[in-house]
Amino acid sequence: MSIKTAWITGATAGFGAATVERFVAGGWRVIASGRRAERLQGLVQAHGADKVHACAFDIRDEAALRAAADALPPAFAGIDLLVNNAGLALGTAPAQQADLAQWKQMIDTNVTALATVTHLLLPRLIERRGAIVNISSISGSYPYRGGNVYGGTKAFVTQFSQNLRVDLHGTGVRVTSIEPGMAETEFTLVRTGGDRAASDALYAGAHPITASDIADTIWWIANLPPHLDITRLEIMPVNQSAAGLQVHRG
Ligand code: NDP
Ligand code: 8X3
Repeated sequence: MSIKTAWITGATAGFGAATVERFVAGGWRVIASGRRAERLQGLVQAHGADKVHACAFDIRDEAALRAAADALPPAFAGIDLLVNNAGLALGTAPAQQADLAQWKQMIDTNVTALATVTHLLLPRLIERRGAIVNISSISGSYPYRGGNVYGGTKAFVTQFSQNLRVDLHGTGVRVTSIEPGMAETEFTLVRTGGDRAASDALYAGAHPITASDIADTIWWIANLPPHLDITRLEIMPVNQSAAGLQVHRG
């Protein structure tokens, strides 16, 4: 059986880093992308350049993305799986107090860059009858205070995934939207601008999802028989559930 190749965006931390480990352990080649070059180089050193190809660039930089795709070594140039994982939330303020620059960074990363990577790699994925796993979020389905643009970007990811499936009908390409709830990664450190105490407090006692839980889930999806497509998958910790609806009287 020929060795398969996955491109995993956001491979320097959290879900992406754990997914690199899972797929390399499973015998795949991995293209690992993210901004922090030293972490990517660490993956290459740990696993070897025949297993991991590092691409350090900002995913919002379309020219850098195209250059990285054009420069893939031949063994990595055919792509069987795209894991659109790179993304972030910035801020928890209500919309009326939010920072517009943070909103734009989330849209540029979670929406525009994800769509651009997908558009660029679709021909290769179709050629291989490959798969796309998009990392959405429960925030795309359930509103919460301060979720504003972040949740909006993830609603895009979920619906884009479903629309991609329709357009790819008959190509054999599988598309999945994974929608995790609370997971302990660097996510909250990034969201709070590096507030370790806030991050620790959020996860304390919650038994959140781990990065390797999501990596195992992506591995399971990618290795299902080719006639099956997990279209949407919502995952929460047992200790998290949705309760909403509020009434203001005044
Ligand atoms: P982490 O902060 O641990 O990892 C985020 C990854 O995204 C990093 O590798 C980071 O790499 C990369 N990234 C962010 N911005 C850019 C950029 N401009 N260019 C390239 N890479 C970028 O968070 P998670 O692992 O938790 O997040 C992964 C995905 O999962 C995100 O899309 C997030 O929205 C989603 N998610 C997270 C949940 C959670 O509770 N943790 C729940 C549901 C969904 P670098 O900084 O090196 O560029
Ligand atoms: C991350 C999960 O609930 O913090 O997407 O938005 S949540």
